[in-house]
Amino acid sequence: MARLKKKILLGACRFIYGAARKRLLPGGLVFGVVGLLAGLARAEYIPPQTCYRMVILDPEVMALKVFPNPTGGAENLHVSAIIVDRGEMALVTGAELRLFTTGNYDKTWPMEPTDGKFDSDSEEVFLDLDISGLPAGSYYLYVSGIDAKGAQGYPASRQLMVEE
Ligand SMILES: [Ca+2]
Repeated sequence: MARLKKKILLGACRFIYGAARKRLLPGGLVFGVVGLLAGLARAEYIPPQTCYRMVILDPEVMALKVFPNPTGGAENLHVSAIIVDRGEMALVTGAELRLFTTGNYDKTWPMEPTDGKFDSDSEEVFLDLDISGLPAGSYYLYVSGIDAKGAQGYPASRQLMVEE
């Protein structure tokens, strides 16, 4: 009896689906009815299966702060971030700050650990940069972390507006 009920309901689903494909019924109604029928048929819900799990192992940049931005004529720029490394033997060994324009300006500096030593899987880093000589304009600022495996992580970025 239950089997017959299921057969009838599935048949109804197919019919409605066919009608929807031929655009004889509005989509919203069809979804509603099909959902109801599927529920009635006690269709077993199978959760979507993923074939792999994504794990970020390269050092990640968090809480990137750039101050002041826009610079408003300031001579120094303070940049800070937290670099987090994951996986086995996770260890942050460095961080880099890159500043460039779509023109020809492109420079990279090493950043410093706030506690004085790169010796952990999570390091707060900073750099105080003299920007008094920078021409006014829009710059791209990138910060990336480096780990003990030599991997450089995907950078976090900000647009920096340098004002005279
Ligand atoms: Ca440290």
